[in-house]
Amino acid sequence: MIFTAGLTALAFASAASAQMTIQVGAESSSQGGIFQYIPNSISAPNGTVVTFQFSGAPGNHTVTQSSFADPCNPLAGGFDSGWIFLSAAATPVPEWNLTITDDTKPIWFYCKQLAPSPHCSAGMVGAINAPTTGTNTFDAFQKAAVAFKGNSGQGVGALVGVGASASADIGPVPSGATLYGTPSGSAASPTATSPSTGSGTTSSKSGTTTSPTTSPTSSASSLGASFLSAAVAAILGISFA
Ligand SMILES: *[C@@H]1O[C@H](CO)[C@@H](O)[C@H](O)[C@H]1NC(C)=O
Ligand SMILES: *[C@@H]1O[C@H](CO)[C@@H](O)[C@H](O)[C@H]1NC(C)=O
Ligand SMILES: *[C@@H]1O[C@H](CO)[C@@H](O)[C@H](O)[C@H]1NC(C)=O
Ligand SMILES: [Cu+2]
Repeated sequence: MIFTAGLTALAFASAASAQMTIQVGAESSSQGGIFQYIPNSISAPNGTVVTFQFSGAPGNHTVTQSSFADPCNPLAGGFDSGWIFLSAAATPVPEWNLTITDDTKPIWFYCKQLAPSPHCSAGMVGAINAPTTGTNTFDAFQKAAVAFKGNSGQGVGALVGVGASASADIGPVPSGATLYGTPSGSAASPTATSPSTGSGTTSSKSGTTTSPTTSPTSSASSLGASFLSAAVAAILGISFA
């Protein structure tokens, strides 16, 4: 009896602390290119911590909750990591931990970056607990994303989403990385919330450790064109203000 209870508790504890990893973005030389999550579809029970590792560099991506019906627009009440820009592979790798709170329904997400062209329509979408059969499979979701015309939605979600939630922004933010539009508002305050369409006015927080008062302007210039050739910047849609 006690033995059984102990085993049950142990099984529950190990299930609750399960951890899975999804890479956000990739190198241009990677199979499948820059605009992808790896893996892009996983199965994760309640309590699983899905660690999104922003290791695709250079890059500027998000993890933003959407829906099967509307793959490239934010879900009302959905989660959102905000953007993190990496000029080059960063150490330590910035991460965002999303805990699964309801494994009974699929969780769909996309990257809302628009530059140089919408990443969502390039197929940068992912799913957690998607059905493997029937009409609402991950493949069907990704096909709908690729067929989506126009700019994907730029609305800023929250840390807590539908069926999954995070408790902290992407972190750490090492030198060479910059956060934009993080949902908790711990980055520079999200006042004047015009849904940014990449005009470069988004508030930001950079990983520069030498200057705690870094303004968006100085961080933009510190990430200046010397870091990246114009050609690479154009490929990735990196805008230098
Ligand atoms: C996971 O959590 C949801 C929401 O509380 C609940 O409805 C569901 O039954 C849970 N799943 C399992 C396998 O217990
Ligand atoms: C994410 O979770 C891992 C494993 O529990 C932990 O080591 C890491 O510090 C967390 N990262 C963030 C940004 O919360
Ligand atoms: C990253 O993307 C955000 C949102 O589009 C944009 O405001 C920011 O300027 C970009 N950062 C860089 C360095 O391109
Ligand atoms: Cu992206």
